[in-house]
Amino acid sequence: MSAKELGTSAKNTWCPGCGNFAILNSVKTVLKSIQDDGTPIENVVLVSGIGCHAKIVDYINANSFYSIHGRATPVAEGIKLAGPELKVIGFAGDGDAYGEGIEHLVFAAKRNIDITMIIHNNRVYGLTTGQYTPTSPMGFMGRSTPKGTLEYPINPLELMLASGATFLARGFSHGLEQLKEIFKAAINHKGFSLVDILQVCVTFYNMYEYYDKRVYELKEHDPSNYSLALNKIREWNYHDEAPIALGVFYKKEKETFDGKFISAKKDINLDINANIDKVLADAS
Ligand SMILES: Cc1ncc(C[n+]2csc(CCOP(=O)(O)OP(=O)(O)O)c2C)c(N)n1
Ligand code: SF4
Ligand SMILES: [Mg+2]
Repeated sequence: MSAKELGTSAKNTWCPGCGNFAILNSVKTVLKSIQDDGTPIENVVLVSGIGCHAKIVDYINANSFYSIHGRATPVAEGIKLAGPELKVIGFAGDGDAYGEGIEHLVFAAKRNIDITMIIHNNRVYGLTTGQYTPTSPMGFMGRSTPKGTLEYPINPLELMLASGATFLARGFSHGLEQLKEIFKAAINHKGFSLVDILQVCVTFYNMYEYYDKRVYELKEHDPSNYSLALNKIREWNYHDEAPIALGVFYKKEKETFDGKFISAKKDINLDINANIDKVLADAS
């Protein structure tokens, strides 16, 4: 299926200029390239949460599951366990993934399940018209905090690294080529991968100028080194005026939960069969 055929007839309702368009276009290109590499589109499942970002699954002609706010991660995990051959890609917002669904992300990272989570981090609740999220900076003035928030943001990549994620990267909705590279690497990674995207919401929190001045591409960084990754991830805390690195911070090969789950399931089935044989033999 070509990138064009991966589109749908659903009317796109994102605001003109929204950073979600860059994510959509990059994902479609990467899905095309993954098919060229031998994965049929039938083996790809997209999962979304609830928010502006979530509409992405309406605009891609592939198997998808529109889940509920905060629950894209466990739904993606369930699909992976039921169909280990599938490539499962979850899309979630910052409110969605880093607020209501944060515990799911922590445990998915901890168990290193082989799914990819793409976080459209616009640092605001877009769909519900502009409330603050866990990554909004201190003092953010939104619909629910007209005088400014009184708390500092979390650094989601630091939390994910500490939780056990084995692939961590940051992209920006002004960097199409880099987004494609990062997405492909994340989807091909065997283990829990998370891409935090600075996805600009032009309507409720337009950060293009701010980011354009500060972002730079990670070069000569060794992503296999945990301490270096941690230092780079801590360089910008989603609040201060530091430079903002884009690229792959961390990548590690490690046994996956789904791999262990399949082996455990086989053993259990064997035990059950052995027990049934014994019961039948005893009864005869
Ligand atoms: C369980 C549940 N809680 C809250 C909501 C209300 N709600 C819908 S979208 C949304 C915020 C979306 O923000 P975010 O996840 O950052 O996505 P964005 O719209 O910015 O892409 C909220 C709070 C809901 N639909 N379901
Ligand atoms: S409200 Fe913001 S995130 Fe939602 S479609 Fe518009 S620009 Fe995009
Ligand atoms: Mg958001």
